[in-house]
Amino acid sequence: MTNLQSDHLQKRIFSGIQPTGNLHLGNYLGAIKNWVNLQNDIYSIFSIVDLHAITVPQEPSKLKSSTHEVAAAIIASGIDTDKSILFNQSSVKEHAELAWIFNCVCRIGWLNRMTQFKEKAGKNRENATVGLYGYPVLMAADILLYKSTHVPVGDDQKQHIELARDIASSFNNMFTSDEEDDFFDLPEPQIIGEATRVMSLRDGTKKMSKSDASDASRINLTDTAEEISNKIKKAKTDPHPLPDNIEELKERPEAHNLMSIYSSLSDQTLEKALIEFSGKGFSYFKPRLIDLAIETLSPISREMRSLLKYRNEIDKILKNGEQKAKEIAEPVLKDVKNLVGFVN
Ligand code: AQP
Repeated sequence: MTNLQSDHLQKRIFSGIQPTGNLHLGNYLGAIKNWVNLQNDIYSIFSIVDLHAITVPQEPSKLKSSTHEVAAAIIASGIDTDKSILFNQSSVKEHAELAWIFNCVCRIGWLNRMTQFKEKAGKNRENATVGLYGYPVLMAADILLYKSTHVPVGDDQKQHIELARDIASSFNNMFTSDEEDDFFDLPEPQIIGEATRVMSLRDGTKKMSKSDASDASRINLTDTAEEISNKIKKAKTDPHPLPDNIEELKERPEAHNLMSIYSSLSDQTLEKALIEFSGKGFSYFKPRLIDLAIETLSPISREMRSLLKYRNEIDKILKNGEQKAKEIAEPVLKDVKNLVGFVN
């Protein structure tokens, strides 16, 4: 029995982030901030998922520097790499190998339901890469390679985790004889906080995203205080004062978005934040949001800049994470291959 099988019931977190450009407030509030809080209670594995990044074309030299920047952002936000594992996905080849096995478990019909593929491929579906289509299968491999039980992510990833559960369950049915021998636990999404889907500052119905052509649509973790202030000042709003109840707020996408960001940054519920601002206009609310955003993000971007002066040190941290990740991944993949019937 491997160590991992003996601690079958222990909780374990896996989550990843793509090195596809500047990280933004959505990545921070939807994912990284929660990772920082969870790492003290649950053994955590975090990955810079470069194999996912190349599902859309990337410029090679830019991919390298984005990988360093994302690692720096994660560490600067408070991930302790002595406590948690932080590594680069492509350095652990077992991710790709398990993804292939899962390709032979996952059904085309399941992938056809994935809304993120439909959004990202858009009208140009025939020209999208096979990798973009199979992205959720690789994500299932990322999670299950570490027998992870919990996956803290933003709301947009919920459907992919449901697919990972379907793949795990199907694998168990195909390769183990009864429920007690189930090889994989079904991973649970952890969608935490008041800002699980941060929206664009220019359009409250669109997700804040690294790939949005308008830089004004997002607050980057590298933005200066002045940039943060200008972006929030220019953020789209409506002419009404803030309401006193959530139902009304939800009907006003931009107001809902900015209030959700405020409540997440100030670690309070949306209800509580509304008490502070109900009846007030955006000219009262926005300066307070600006102060809070600068107060939270400036120390992170300062620390990021300082870490990025020593890229060799970041490489060492990633290499160390790679070793630790392999220690878990190798025996799991060996067991999977054995169950599938490979001679190895
Ligand atoms: N707007 C968001 N609100 C809340 N959470 C978000 N996340 C992303 N955008 C938001 C969460 O951040 C984690 C890492 O995301 P990712 O980098 O792997 O990819 P993504 O979801 O595709 O992010 P982007 O910014 O939209 O990237 P591009 O533009 O490159 O496609 C995940 O946990 C995600 O839920």
